[in-house]
Amino acid sequence: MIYQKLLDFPENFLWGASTSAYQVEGGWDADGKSPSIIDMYEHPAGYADFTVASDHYHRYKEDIALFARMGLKAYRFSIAWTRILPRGTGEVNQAGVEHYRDVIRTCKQYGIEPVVTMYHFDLPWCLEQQGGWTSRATIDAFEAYARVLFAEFGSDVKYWLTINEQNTMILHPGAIGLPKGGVLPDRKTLYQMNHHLMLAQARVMKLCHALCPQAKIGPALNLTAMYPVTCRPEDAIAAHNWEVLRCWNFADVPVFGWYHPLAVRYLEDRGLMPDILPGDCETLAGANPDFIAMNYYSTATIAASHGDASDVSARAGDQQIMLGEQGVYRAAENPYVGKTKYGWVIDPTGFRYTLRKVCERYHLPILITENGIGAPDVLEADDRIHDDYRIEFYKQHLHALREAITDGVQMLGYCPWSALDVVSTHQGYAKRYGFIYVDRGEEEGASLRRIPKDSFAWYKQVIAENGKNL
Ligand code: BGP
Repeated sequence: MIYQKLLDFPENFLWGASTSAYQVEGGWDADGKSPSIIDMYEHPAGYADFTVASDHYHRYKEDIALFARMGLKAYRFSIAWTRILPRGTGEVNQAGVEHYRDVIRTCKQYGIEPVVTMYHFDLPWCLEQQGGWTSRATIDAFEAYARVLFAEFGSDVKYWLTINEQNTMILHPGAIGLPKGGVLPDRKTLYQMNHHLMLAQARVMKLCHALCPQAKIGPALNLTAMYPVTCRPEDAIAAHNWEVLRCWNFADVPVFGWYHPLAVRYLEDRGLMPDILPGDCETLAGANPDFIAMNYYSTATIAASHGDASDVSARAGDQQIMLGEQGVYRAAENPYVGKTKYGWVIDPTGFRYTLRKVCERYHLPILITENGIGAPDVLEADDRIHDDYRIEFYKQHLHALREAITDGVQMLGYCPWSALDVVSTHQGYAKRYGFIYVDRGEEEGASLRRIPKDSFAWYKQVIAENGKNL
């Protein structure tokens, strides 16, 4: 649709930016925090680990002051479960509670809306040792953790995100790190874990509505529209297969209370269907998220499966993400999109297309909780970082977002990844996303000084003008 006039961004649009606890905080064992699975995983050699990261745990006041200078209206961050409940459940660590209370208070002093992720990949290690998400006890533990969060912060936090990228955790478990020894759960186990995560999420959404009726809560998923590589009907079916299995199956459960019918048939046919106990259907039903939180980086282009092992290939530049599945889909190239230095597809129009699909499917407002470009930013001699590629990326994506708003998509806000540089999942500080540079490399010992990049000034202007002059 080409419009005569694009609609403006809404007046109270949440212009924000994001981080996650384990990638930004450091202080990995400070003030009573216990290790999470991330702390205990194998770490790629030669890259920064998560022990100090960007030291946000100790520098959050300085960082939030910088966010305020940039004009942010929202800050999306995650709470480390291991700071609040070092044993996973049971006794509350007051130091952890006080830390996040002050993070939230500091945000509010600057008029920044805290958007809080309850769980961003960092399950307490002690729970993992007792079976982690394969155990139903972890569902109870997550609910108990959520109860503490709602009791302590419920009156100050309006926007809650349950679980970050459940679909990445289940479909690409190696992407968040490899357990020591490198053995990942098999697929049947992963779908059982997925079911338990779904139950935990549904219980927590209901709890939120009961305890904090003024708050809003939603799942945070990595959503991506798929293109068939040609107009061959088999390619279209394959693209739909993967769109359902990768995206809609994960969002349908919280919204509609049950799995997507195609996914059910796939799971049954492949012997991957989880054990569903009496009462589970009731638990999943009626969780009623208030919005969908969406992480968007790329689209994918899909061809029909050849039906053999050649369907599976590593995503460009990323050995941890395997794409393609025998009898389901295979990954194809798209000549009409760009790519980052790390091989991730750049597709602003695909952003608009994905937003339209999410809107059409769920009829819920959407909050963008991640979007961004990873790049090897360089600190120049003049103490500046000229990240014009990032500005260009955001310009195009915000234009597409404005087109989506004009298409009728209801948007709550835009919190790109990331507010400041954080440890990238696999490439340490070699790959950066922030508006604010953090002076450190892969080794510890650098100054950790904060330096606004060129994109900082650009985003500040965009926010000040409410996106009118992109
Ligand atoms: C998302 C995660 C984030 C972040 C981002 C960038 O999937 O939710 O935590 O890591 O991807 O990924 P990477 O650091 O691998 O480039």
